[in-house]
Amino acid sequence: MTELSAKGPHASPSRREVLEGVGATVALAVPALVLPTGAEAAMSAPGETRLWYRQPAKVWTEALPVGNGRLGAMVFGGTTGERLQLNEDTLWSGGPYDPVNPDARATLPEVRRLIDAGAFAEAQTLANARLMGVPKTQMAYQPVGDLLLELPGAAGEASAYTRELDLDAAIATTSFTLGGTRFRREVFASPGEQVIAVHMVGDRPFDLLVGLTSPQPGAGVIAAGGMLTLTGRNAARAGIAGKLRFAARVRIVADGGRVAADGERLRVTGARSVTLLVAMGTSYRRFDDVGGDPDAATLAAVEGAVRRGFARLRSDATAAHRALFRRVKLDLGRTAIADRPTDERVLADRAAADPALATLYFNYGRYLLIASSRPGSQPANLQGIWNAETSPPWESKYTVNINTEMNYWPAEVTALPECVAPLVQMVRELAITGARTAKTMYGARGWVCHHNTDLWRATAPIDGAQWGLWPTGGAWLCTHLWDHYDYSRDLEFLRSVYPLLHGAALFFLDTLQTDPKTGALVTNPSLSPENVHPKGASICAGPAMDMQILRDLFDQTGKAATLLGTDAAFVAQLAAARARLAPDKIGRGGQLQEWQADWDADAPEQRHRHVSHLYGLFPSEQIDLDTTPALANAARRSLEIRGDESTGWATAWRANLWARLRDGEHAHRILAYLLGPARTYPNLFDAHPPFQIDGNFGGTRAIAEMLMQSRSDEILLLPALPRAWPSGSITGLRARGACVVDVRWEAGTLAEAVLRSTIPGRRRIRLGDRTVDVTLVPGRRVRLRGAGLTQA
Ligand code: FUC
Repeated sequence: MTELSAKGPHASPSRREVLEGVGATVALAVPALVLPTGAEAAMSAPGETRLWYRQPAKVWTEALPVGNGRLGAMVFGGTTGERLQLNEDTLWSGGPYDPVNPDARATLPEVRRLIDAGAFAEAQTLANARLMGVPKTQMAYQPVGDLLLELPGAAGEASAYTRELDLDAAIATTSFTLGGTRFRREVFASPGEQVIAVHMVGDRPFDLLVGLTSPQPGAGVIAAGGMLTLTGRNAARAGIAGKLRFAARVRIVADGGRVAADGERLRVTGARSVTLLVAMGTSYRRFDDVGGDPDAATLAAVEGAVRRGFARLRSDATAAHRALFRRVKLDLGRTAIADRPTDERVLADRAAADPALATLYFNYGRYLLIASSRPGSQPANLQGIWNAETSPPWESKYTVNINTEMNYWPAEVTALPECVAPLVQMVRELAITGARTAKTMYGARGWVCHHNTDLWRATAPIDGAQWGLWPTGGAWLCTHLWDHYDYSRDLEFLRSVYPLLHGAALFFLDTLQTDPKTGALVTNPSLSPENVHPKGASICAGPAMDMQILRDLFDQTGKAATLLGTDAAFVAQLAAARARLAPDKIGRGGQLQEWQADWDADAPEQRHRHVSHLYGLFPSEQIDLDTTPALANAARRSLEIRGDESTGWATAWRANLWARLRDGEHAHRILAYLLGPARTYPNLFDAHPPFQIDGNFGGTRAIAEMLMQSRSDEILLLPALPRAWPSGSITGLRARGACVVDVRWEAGTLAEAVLRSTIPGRRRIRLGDRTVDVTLVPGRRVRLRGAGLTQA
């Protein structure tokens, strides 16, 4: 900063210096002419790493998200007025609660008997009356409120307007000219100092009114001492009292102006630039502890941020983001349309002619995961971390019968394993609350989580039996623990999560039932999420998905125990139970059966969004073109019947499944639909509809899955490359076994692949029908060239 000032106000600093210069917390003489015009701003990052627009956001799904895992803001990019919609990831309704129905355990045998007798509708009615959680619904993720900025006295139309989100710098920028003054406003989330930072600079002194509002009950704002302080309580929901206190603070640092209270707002007069530091917090400490002090925590955060200074906050935040974001670089080629504003590219609905839109979507998915899930934060919920509504769709919580898992599908393979930490922590907590549910509801050891959970780690079945009576959510989450190990092969991590795997498996050893017709072991009661079978109910015994998830859970738990040299007798029990699980079956239509009986063709919703029974093909590796070709073909038949176009996440799942079937054209066709206006909002958020972030993450994984897949120690290069991406490259993808994979292709075939690993080992590399075995040695690269996979 001093360097820039030393050059004097008339020097012509580089663009980089200007960006850093505007961040100084001392008064700076920034020459008017060097502030970028709209057109120049539009050149700041290419169409693959930048969302940009020619007009402010009118609605929430046009606003741009920033986040540091815990704090989030949606930036509208207004001119005379600006809105930042604010979130903090522990502000939810309610307080600690245990929803297990006291009648459940006594009712369970009768529900099981009715299912075995084929009286599914009666079983479901009884389950609804006496098995389901109390209350029937879980708690909801909440908005903190809005930061509102106003340029008093500014009138007329803004000109030379642009707003953008630079995915590489993790900064949202709005630039415009209003009343003869050129303004530039930057917003980002600091992971280090735990604030949202807003910096506004004008090329002439300006006034600014700053307000803070909240829809939460009893929220009040005080404006004093250069700071706005908002405090309040969270709301009750479904009879569960609100037990959280929360606070938000906005600290103002004005360069060359005055700051004074103006009612509930702060008025800045005659400033050259204004920095706003926004801290938010609640009294949440853990699912069973609400004794935190948000007043002290938010005060410490804004003061820490002031001490750090805007320029350092900004460069720290970008550096912390880049340390993760820059690990992977994708190039799918570009066409002229990539220079158009982002909303126009989505509306054009021409993903096939805009390969760079898939690159942007992929980069955005990685950006969103970094912004919504970092060590110490809550896991990314249905909306990541961004939610403006007090009654959001599906409570904006954790739906673990697909959506939460999908959020983490890109994490390992696109080199963001740190972002999985909050999910691992959530599983640690579910193992505590879920042990209570296992015991009181089922009389079982271990732990269980049904189809949803929330901030309070509720694990009982909820909503209605037709959706909620599904005991396999915790088991599915456990596969993410195994994957986190398998991508890194870090035995210490495995040791730390082994008790969770053990407890999840133990629950099923205690609760699996013998199917009277076949003698196989099955879950009962359960359902195939959330599909109704032709016997007038969802609930049933042993849906295919459960059997597949349990094969993975038992295998992974057994492998973990063996690797850790522990629990030999338990491993034997798991192997014996696994051998008795009902197998996958192929039905009369050639499809993979969703249920134990061949009901698929008669099910009322042939194109149901969930494709639960295809879990075995993706994300699992149980069903595979090479090792189980008959089941893989049956899975393909099921996919054809289900159709390509569905809700956002369900569309993304289908793209991954077709990539696993190595059909690049089909996967790309589905991806094109996902990236079009039916399933993507102007801000590139996924549309279920409404907004749900899982589709972003599922789509990101699908793109990776088309370019590289790995299973055990085998790596498939370009397994589903579509014609729309004839030449391109990706660097930094991760394969199982701590292997980093770079791939470059030309004219639809491999040009070169480079592999490296931090652990030694043999890997089988596959390109089409060709395979070669290579030996990886830490510190050495293995290069494979051309369609022949020639080792260089
Ligand atoms: C599951 C899905 C819905 C929705 C909800 C959040 O219930 O079946 O489509 O995504 O989760």
